Amino acid sequence: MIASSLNLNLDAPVLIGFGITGQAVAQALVTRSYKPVVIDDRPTDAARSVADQLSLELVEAPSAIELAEIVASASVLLPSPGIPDSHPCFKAAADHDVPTASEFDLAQMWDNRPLLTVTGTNGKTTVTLLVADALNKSGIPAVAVGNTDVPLVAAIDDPEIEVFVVEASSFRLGHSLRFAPAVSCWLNFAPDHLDAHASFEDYKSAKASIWNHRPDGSVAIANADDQVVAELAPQDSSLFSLTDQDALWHVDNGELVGPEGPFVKVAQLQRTQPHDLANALAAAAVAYAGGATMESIATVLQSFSGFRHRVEFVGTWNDVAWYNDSKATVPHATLSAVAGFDSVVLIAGGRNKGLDLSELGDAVPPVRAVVATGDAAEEITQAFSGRVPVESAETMAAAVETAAILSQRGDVVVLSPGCTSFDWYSSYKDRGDDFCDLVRKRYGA
Ligand code: UMA
Repeated sequence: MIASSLNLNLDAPVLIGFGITGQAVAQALVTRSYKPVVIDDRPTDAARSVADQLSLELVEAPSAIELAEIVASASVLLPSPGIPDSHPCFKAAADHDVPTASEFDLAQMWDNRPLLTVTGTNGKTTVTLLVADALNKSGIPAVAVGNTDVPLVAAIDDPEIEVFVVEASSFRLGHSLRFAPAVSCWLNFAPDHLDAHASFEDYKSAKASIWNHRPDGSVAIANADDQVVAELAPQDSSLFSLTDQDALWHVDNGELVGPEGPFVKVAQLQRTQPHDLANALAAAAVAYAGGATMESIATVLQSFSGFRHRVEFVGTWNDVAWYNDSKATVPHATLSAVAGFDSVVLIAGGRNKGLDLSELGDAVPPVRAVVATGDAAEEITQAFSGRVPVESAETMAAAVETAAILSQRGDVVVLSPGCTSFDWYSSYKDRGDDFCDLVRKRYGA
């Protein structure tokens, strides 16, 4: 067991953001007899009533002066993951030497059960859930937490759990003071979240901090095929690779291979795009380091047919297969999604997170026609202009119709936006659901 040596002063905690994480942190503090001040710039009615129930003061949209005063008298600042680096609370904390910490830090102060942690620009949720499944199948009670629906600080209330599998976003890592997981895996790196992080370098160092405080006996797992990850990986990392057969976890002769030899044939997997195989190797490596058996790992990987909104198969009509990849909110995810297909009509666009969308042009081939949507339609059009035909669509219904007209027998149509959904929807899930409904409706399914 690994206990954190971090000893935060929780006499006067200040929470910024009162969404899922903020409320879980507040509940955890109140349960332990601490009384935080809670700040939210745009609280919902639900948030107000949770503050009421916990008898906490909720300061709504404070002015810069009020905010600075509150933060100046805090013993620790606990920001929600989505608070951008530019939020004035961080400067106020720095000006008054108030430490900033995350829900991960709190959980590690209060609980010493092992944490297996997964970060990366893409694939985090998939790998986290596969690892939790493999551990449970091996008889080790485990739960997927962190950037999933359940914050770690809430999950530790369950005494039955032996291992927490933590999905760690750059936000949560970046706000952590001393996060020290027993197993830490970094899947891949590409530009993302430049609307929230101050710079590309800040985003990179937030991710890399997964390895900053490794406790003795911990295991680091790294993707040898990703240049950034490989460069920053600790010397003693267990590597996984699709191309390097010297990596501890690799693919050889159509089989996934680990330290105990081959454990599953690629042909036995239901998802075999390059990123699916990389995720499978990573999940196997993390689960194995957490004590799962190779047999359980193989069973879980073989039965995995994918998650909703991640290259999700919708159906085939007129010899054209349709896929919903609404979760792809950065170009890197879109490039990975189309890489496994031969001939693609791509529906892309939405709201750009401050990223360079021109790299989407690298998706040609296999992309052979594009439907550009949403706020970023013009940038998407520019990325593909002169390379393949591009049509614009003003609604998702129009995008589906245009893609159907552009498609030919043998094509796949993929909604893989490379952008967030917030121009037209409240989440990538709503966007994906709407897309699936419209496609099925068009074909009377
Ligand atoms: N707020 C402010 N000021 C600001 C910004 C936000 O007061 O400048 C307030 C909002 O009014 C709101 C609260 O902060 O009340 C929202 O906090 P949050 O954005 O941190 O969201 P949570 O509800 O705590 O949800 C977070 C994760 N959100 C982010 O990382 C941005 C959820 O991941 C996660 O499911 C949840 O914790 C539970 O663990 C969402 C996500 O999109 C799904 N994550 C990104 C991703 O997966 O790529 C990182």
